Amino acid sequence: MENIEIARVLQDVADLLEIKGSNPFRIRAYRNAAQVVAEHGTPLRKSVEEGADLTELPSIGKDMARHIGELVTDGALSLLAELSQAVPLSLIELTRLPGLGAKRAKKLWQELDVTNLDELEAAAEAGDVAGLAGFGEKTQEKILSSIERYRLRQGRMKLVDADQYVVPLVEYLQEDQRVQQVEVAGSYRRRKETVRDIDLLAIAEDAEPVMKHFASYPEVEQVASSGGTRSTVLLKAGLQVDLRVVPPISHGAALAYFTGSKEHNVKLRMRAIKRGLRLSEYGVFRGGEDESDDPWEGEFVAGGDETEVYEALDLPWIPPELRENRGEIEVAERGELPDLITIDAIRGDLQMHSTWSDGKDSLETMLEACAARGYEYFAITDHSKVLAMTGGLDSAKLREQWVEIEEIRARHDEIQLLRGMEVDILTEGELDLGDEMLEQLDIVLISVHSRFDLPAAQQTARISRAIQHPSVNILAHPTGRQINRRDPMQFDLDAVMQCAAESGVAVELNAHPDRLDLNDVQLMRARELGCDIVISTDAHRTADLDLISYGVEQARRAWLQPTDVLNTLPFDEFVKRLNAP
Ligand code: DGT
Ligand code: CA
Ligand code: ZN
Repeated sequence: MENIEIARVLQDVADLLEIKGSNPFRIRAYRNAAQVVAEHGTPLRKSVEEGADLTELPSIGKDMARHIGELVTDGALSLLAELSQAVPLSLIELTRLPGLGAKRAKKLWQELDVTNLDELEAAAEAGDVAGLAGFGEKTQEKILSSIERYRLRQGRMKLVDADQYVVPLVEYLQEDQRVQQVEVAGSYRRRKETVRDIDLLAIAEDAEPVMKHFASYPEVEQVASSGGTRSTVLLKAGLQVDLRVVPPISHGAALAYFTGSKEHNVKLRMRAIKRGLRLSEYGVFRGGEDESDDPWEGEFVAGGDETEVYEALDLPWIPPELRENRGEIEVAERGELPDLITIDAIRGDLQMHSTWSDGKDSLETMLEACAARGYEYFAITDHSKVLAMTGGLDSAKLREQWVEIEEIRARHDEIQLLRGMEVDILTEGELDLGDEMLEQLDIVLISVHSRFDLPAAQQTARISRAIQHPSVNILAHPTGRQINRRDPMQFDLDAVMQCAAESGVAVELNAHPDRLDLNDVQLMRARELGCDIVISTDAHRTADLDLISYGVEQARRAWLQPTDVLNTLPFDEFVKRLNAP
């Protein structure tokens, strides 16, 4: 069992306890433990196997350590089974709907006997939900549309979660001596923000033993289908994995085919036909019937290497992130593929938190971690006071932080520390910090953390007003969405980005894999509108600085080049550009 599954079970326990009305401290203990487990860098199952003492971890007491041990060894938690006698497990799903939570789920259950999504949908359609105290017509409508969206995205896993399963699985497959190479294709290779399943290729002469090895992977829950060169399994985590075994001569062709996207492939195939060629997952062939039963018919032109496959179609190799049929083939044909941004081009991270607000590491520790990554500069941007639960800073506290910043600057000349803040945008578009303080900051980020549900016109006006404040530099996580969890705010993003472009305010690509906000399509639009773009991690601990890779990958999907991203500039130029009107 991987850490995120353990964390999910602990979250489930917390949800059930909350619905049951247990002691808030007990509920909190499970939530805290779930967070620690989810963010723990190494698999806890290994620690358990090695007999490590889990109580040395923060928020993990004796009971919690016992639960984790039980989960790792038995794959289930007896406490959860016990709790489910009192509260139906299916209620947990309700608490995951945006705007519901445990309190409301409890009310729906107790007053309307609703225990799952289907029953909730029926009750809302019958108009019964609106009648409950504290719900009303509007909430009822919202519930119906949330259920619909929830169903639509069901079954798509966040890329960061998929990474947790894919990396060990690939390692396992590579242990087999008969496997020459393992490749991950599909949307995972294109680095899409969510994936429906994982498409693996194993390069090997003989498929059968590889299939057997695959099926005996300990994390496999069920082999859904198994043929000569292809099998599909379901992992215990609920992720579906397809494996195809491909001979070396078809390595490149199969990789291109299964990387997709489907739309990109269709274009490539048409291109092949125009050249009197046939493109398939086996290779590029000249002659032979297009609909032939024999995939090897005709003269073999290319297939072992992906670049050669593209060359056979008179194209340069196209980076997987671009293969969405958004004009990449046409641009490649003209030899004008963008010089996509890479992680090495990033010279500084512009959003992170420290122990001054809700970060887990001290300011100086964050500095050392940024310097160790080779950054030239970084910004400390703790929360402002309205976010009381994050320990947001008021002016007095911020002044205290500045004293510490001066001391730290005096001790470190290896990196430039920008004095910043992530200032909340209040309901009417005012900022949660006085002008006199704003003026003294090196960098001002603004973001919405409340009233996500304002009417669109009001939301647009609110954000635009905040952007026009003369001290503001960056609009952080502009849409507020959290993947699979919170929908983007309803507002006119185009108008807001236009306003940002005119006000010399950059828009952020928040690299956190739960957010990736702006997304690829929105970033393309931002560039079109002339917005400056920055990529930041929103790190809350040093380990989060690594999440920059997810941001860079999404930026690549948006065709961004280093010149499109402000924090690829050397420090002096960066500061000049940041402060340019
Ligand atoms: P996903 O799984 O929804 O996140 O997205 P993909 O792109 O991984 O889609 P998937 O798993 O259905 O298929 C993997 C790749 O295989 C896809 O990107 C292109 C290729 N492929 C699958 N079916 C077809 C097809 O009918 N025609 C063509 N040309 N390619 C296909
Ligand atoms: Ca796929
Ligand atoms: Zn934040």
